[in-house]
Amino acid sequence: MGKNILITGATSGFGEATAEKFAQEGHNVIITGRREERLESIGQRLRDRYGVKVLPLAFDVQNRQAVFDAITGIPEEWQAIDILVNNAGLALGRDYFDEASIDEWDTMIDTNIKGLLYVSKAVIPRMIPQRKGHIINIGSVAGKEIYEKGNVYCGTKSAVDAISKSMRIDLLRHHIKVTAIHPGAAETEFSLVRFHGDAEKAAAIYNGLQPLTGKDVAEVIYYTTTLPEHMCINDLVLTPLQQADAIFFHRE
Ligand code: NDP
Ligand code: 8X3
Repeated sequence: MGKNILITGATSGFGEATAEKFAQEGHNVIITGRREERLESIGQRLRDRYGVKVLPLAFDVQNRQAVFDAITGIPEEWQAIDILVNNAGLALGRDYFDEASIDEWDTMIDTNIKGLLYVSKAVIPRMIPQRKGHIINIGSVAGKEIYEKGNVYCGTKSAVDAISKSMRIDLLRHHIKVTAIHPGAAETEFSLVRFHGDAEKAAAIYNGLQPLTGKDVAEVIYYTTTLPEHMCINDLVLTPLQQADAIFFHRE
């Protein structure tokens, strides 16, 4: 029988590809994001292609009340959530600390850190009674090394790294697995968002590089959920071959 998987940030990039992968494998998916129309059309596509149940839920992870309302309002048939993929997130700007926008810092902190906390707090009570569950947090190489002009984005992903470790320790007694996945450069809508819709600047990030795709990351996310019950991948860094860490690239 298919499991129930809740994926945040499923309107594009890693989240959309992850929803597709789980649906393809016969699992039911709860897909979330702010763009309602996209959620509806992705939902319809997954139902038509794979015959699984799909529940689109539109909310902003920054809005604590909206997160709890959406998750507590999930219909009875979905009560058990087996896997949560905390993926929603963004970078805004790439500027020196002294020149960066405080509003953009707030948005990154509210989305990447607080959003992940709210969604986790709302979902975990649905895992505890089952005595099992799996939470996958999407961090970044930007949380493993700090690069110039990465300041608060790097800070939020370092927080995801630390919070994942803390969740793993505190949820041990409930048999809930916590996996943190830290991707490197991947071509999604990420850079377009970061550079405020400037397609040229966004494309330049991938110059001379074969970046990861959403599908590449989705395959790895899915893999971490296929291990036997007694095994857990705790922490995983995934980069393109041409990227050693957050800083060193070999562009050709
Ligand atoms: P995309 O921009 O393609 O996708 C981001 C997703 O997050 C969208 O579905 C978006 O949905 C959702 N999202 C953003 N803000 C909110 C919000 N306030 N409330 C709800 N949903 C939100 O980027 P990626 O797929 O690349 O990014 C996914 C995650 O991976 C992010 O956490 C990112 O930091 C991380 N990451 C990305 C890397 C990359 O190079 N691409 C590398 C390492 C990590 P909507 O706009 O509809 O709300
Ligand atoms: C996204 C990867 O290197 O652009 O988290 O910060 S990077």
